[in-house]
Amino acid sequence: MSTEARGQIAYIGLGSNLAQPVEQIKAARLAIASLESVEELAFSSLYKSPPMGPPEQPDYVNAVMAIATTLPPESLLQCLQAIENSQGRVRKGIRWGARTLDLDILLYGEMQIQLPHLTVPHEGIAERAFVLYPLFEIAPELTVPGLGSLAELRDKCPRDGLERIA
Ligand code: ROI
Repeated sequence: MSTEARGQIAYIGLGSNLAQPVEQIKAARLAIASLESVEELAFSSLYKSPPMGPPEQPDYVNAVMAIATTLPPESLLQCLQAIENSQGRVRKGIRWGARTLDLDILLYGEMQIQLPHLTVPHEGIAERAFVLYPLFEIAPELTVPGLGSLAELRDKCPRDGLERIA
């Protein structure tokens, strides 16, 4: 992408707990960075965490990516869903069940968005250690629109078994 038109900074949450999660996350990172109109700015460490939701599923691997993009939020969401689908995501089964790949728009510039299929900042961000800790690693000065300082949100959120992996 050209440097004249870098657009907005957005943060994407990546998660997987099926079919070699580390490989899923790495492949998704490449696919996102290869999107036209997207430039990777930063990528957190990988983290392992026990499932939030039904406990009878494997641990998750999570990470957060910062991008600059000229894609509007809904177009970005469509691109992310296409990547989820191309990596074998199946959209059925139980709520909060295991998944090969989950890509969430956590933040999009300073925007607050409430649409039936898209809420930004991502709903539940303040309760999710597997989002707050990797996000803090790459953007410690961030303010989350409507919720305040990321550092404070992270300090108030227990790690819930979250571990950084090599
Ligand atoms: N739990 C963890 N630890 N990590 C996730 O990425 C994750 N994603 C989800 C649900 C099912 C809510 N639980 C998760 O969508």
